[in-house]
Amino acid sequence: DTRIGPRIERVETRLIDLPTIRPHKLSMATMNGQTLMLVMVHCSDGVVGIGEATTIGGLAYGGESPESMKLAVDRYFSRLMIGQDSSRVRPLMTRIGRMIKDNRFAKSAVETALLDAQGKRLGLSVSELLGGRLRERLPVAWTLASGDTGRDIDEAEQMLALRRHSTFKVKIGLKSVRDDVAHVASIKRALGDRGAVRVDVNMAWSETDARFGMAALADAGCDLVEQPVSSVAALGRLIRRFPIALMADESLQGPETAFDLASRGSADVFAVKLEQSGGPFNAQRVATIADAAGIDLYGGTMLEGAIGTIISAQVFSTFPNLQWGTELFGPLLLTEEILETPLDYSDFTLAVPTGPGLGISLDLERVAYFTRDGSHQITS
Ligand code: MUC
Ligand code: MG
Repeated sequence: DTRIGPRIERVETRLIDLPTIRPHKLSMATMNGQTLMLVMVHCSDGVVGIGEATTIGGLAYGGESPESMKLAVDRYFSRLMIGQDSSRVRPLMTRIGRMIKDNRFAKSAVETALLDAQGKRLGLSVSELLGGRLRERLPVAWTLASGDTGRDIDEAEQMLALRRHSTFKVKIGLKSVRDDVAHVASIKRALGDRGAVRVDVNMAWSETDARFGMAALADAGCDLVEQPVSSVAALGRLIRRFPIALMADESLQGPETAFDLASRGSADVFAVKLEQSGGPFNAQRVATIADAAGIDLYGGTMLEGAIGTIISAQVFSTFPNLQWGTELFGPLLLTEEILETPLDYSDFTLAVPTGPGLGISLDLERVAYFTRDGSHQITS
């Protein structure tokens, strides 16, 4: 290939530490803050593409941490990228995929930055670059995870009053199954038909816990349970035994696992996450597998900041089906704004930005302020 496009000159990374609005209690970790690993790809035509990856509770969710992702990009990704044509995203990601195994979250950040750069260059939003969006706004669920029933109900009431969220995902799995079911039932009773209630167990249950728990949650009016157990075989035995949808999250780690879950009939719904999938292209492949298998789709989050949230929104907007909406609320869990113009969350939805690339601009002074180990100057 003799075509010469804008070359990658420099790959910059940084860790941004931001506090959460309250402790976020999941079965495997309590988060008091979130760390964003930012990637900035500087190209020879002056375009800078931006990407982001996060994890949940350091290494509590998977094999990558913000620090390990930064190291992987600095030491291994960048040398495969520098000097390459930045406008040819699929060939470059294929090159990276051949030379770097696993590291799905870091790959997602890099692919995001390349798509942002190419979109900025062509004047197209990433969703248009990917072939066109089917929707301008995405429904957004909120997660109740304060650990306290009264506080969760107050928070849900506040979200309903603000018209920001009417679907609530309750994080459970830390307490006994009976206590958790009572907690969820109280929330559903308080909200009634005004709010949909779902749960995420984050794999904390045994299969016997799940048999009791899923029956009781269905009776309480909960409409979906996310990853109650870790085993795919157990998911396959639990599915369709109770009038409650079963969603795969942790088990879903890209196209191969999507195919495996689909062929074993182990999920009603896939929680597609860009980072878990290994990036935007792979998230689209996961959605295609779901559609082919008759599995419903949900747009998941790794509690990303604005960049990771918006690449997810751009990609989810291209899905033909998105039956269960999304949970792209990550930036709302953080106390600090890092964009020049905040995202538009209103009418229970998030607007998918229309500008070139991701369609968002970082507030570079604030990004510099929250960068770990300080003293960084952002010049572009
Ligand atoms: C997960 O397991 O789904 C998504 C929302 C939230 O509060 O935590 C995440 C991770
Ligand atoms: Mg989950």
